[in-house]
Order: sequence, then C-alpha cells, then structure tokens
Amino acid sequence: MSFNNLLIEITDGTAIVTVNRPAALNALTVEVLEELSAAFAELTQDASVACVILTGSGAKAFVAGADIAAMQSLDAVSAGFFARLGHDVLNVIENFPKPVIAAVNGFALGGGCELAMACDIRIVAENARFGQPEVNLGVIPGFGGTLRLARLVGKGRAKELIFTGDMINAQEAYRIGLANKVVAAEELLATARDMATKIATKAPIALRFAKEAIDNGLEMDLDRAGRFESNLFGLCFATADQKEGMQAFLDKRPAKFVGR
Ligand code: CO8
Repeated sequence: MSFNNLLIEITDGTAIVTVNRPAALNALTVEVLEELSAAFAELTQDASVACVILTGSGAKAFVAGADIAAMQSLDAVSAGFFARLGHDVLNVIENFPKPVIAAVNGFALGGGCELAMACDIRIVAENARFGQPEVNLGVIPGFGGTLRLARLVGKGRAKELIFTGDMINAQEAYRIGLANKVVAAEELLATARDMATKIATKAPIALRFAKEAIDNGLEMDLDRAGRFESNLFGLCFATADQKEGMQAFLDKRPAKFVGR
C-alpha cells in the first residue's frame, strides 16, 4: 500500500495508519479521506492484521480538522458532498470489522475530533486537545460530530463544546469520557501498541461480534438489542475459536485462535 498522505506500518498483527500532512497539522482533504477509505478497505482483507492504530504525524497534531483552505470556496452542493464523503469514510472506520484505536498525539479538532470519535478507543497524550470549533468558522460539525459527541459524552456536554467552540485538554477529555486513557506523549504509541497486541491475542470473530453488538445495540431498544446480542452469542458457537477457547480453558493452557 502506498499513499500520498498516509503512512502504513504493519507489525505483529497491528497496523499503524498515520495521517501524514504535518505542515497542515494533518488536516483532512478529499484526497486524505479517499486514502483513508482505501487503506481501511485493504486492511479489512488483510488476515495478518487484527487491530488498527490511527494516529497523526508529528508531535503537534492528531488531525487539526478538515482543511479550511480547501473548504473555503466550496458552494452549498459541493460542501454537502464533502461532508457526505467524511461521513462515509468515518462510517467505514466505525464499522471496520476489527478494533481501531486512536492514538491522539496533539490537536484533535473539528474533523479530527470526529475522526477520533469514529474509532473504538481513544488513548491520548497529555498534550492532546479536543474541540469542535466549527462555529468559529460559521459552520457546524459536518463529519458526524453532532451525532457521535452527544452519544459519547451526553447531550449537554456536546452542546457546550459545540456552541462555545472551546478546546479541552486531555484530562478533561478523560473526565467526560471522550478519552479512555491519558499517557505521557512519549509513551503514547507504546501504550496503544500494548493494547493492540493484547487485543490481537483474542478471538477475532468474537471481537467483531462484540463490536457489532455494542455499536448496533446502542441504536436499538433494549429488547431488540438483547435479541441481537443473543443471536451473535449463538453464532459464536459455530466457530472453531469457541471450541478452542473453551477447550483451552479446560486444558489449563492458552488458547490459539485462528479467526474461523
Ligand atoms: N486546515 C488547514 N490548515 C490548517 C488547519 C486546518 N484545519 N489547521 C492548521 N492548519 C495549518 C495552518 O494554516 C498553518 O499553516 P501555515 O504554516 O502554512 O500557515 C499550519 O497548519 C500550522 O498551524 P498554526 O500556525 O495555526 O499552528 P498553531 O500552533 O498556531 O495553532 C491550531 C494550532 C490551534 C490547531 C490552529 O492551527 C487552528 O486553530 N487550526 C484550525 C482548527 C479548526 O478550526 N479546525 C476545524 C476545521 S472545520 C472542520 O473540521 C469541519 C469538519 C466537517 C466539514 C464538513 C464539510 C463541509
């Protein structure tokens, strides 16, 4: 895989996808979004990859938003298409059949905050800053910020962040549930890698079903969500990994999962 705006490195079952436009603080253009979509499509097919880490290039930013210079001259129709593209790509990441960890290494603003929220887990450096500053530019969040922020931190806090355009630091992001963990900047990638390596030892189909049950279950009433979860639980028993996992427990040995 070779891209103009992304770096991809695969080791020990983990792919690290780095948005690589440091001169523009990794701001998202149409090309970056299309490359993210292509990269995740390829990683879906790559059986050697169990988990993905998404991060930004340089010490300053994860992603500082959609590219304001590229957006400035859009008309209503093309801005709508750009927003739609952002939604589609973030949905690809959210629905990616393997866990995705955002390693947030600095500013995660606007589209960058939205990108981090499309990931399953956010590990953030002490210097990370989150915000939805779109109202400062005369627009609203357009890559799902109004939806995902409200679901992650609640309606009141989402409205406060979106209406004020304020940035919050890593500790505040942790306090309100936007960040899973805060670590020193120099430990960020190692911490994300450790978590990814641990996840990579688990049963891949069970991970996929758990992700589907959580994400879909939150959009259903409890009764439907319960039935959806029960069906996926039942389906686990059609896998070799369920047989291996339970046998390994009874044999008092570590399980060896094969993803079937
Ligand atoms: N787009 C384009 N370029 C950017 C962006 C951006 N979002 N952010 C930073 N850059 C560029 C700067 O222009 C600058 O370039 P240059 O060196 O050529 O002047 C370079 O990155 C470094 O930035 P600064 O000099 O500004 O660095 P500072 O440390 O002084 O400030 C900040 C860092 C606070 C992050 C500041 O750069 C900033 O406020 N950036 C913009 C943040 C922002 O408003 N993001 C939201 C954008 S809107 C959005 O994401 C909406 C998503 C939905 C779109 C819907 C489709 C229509």
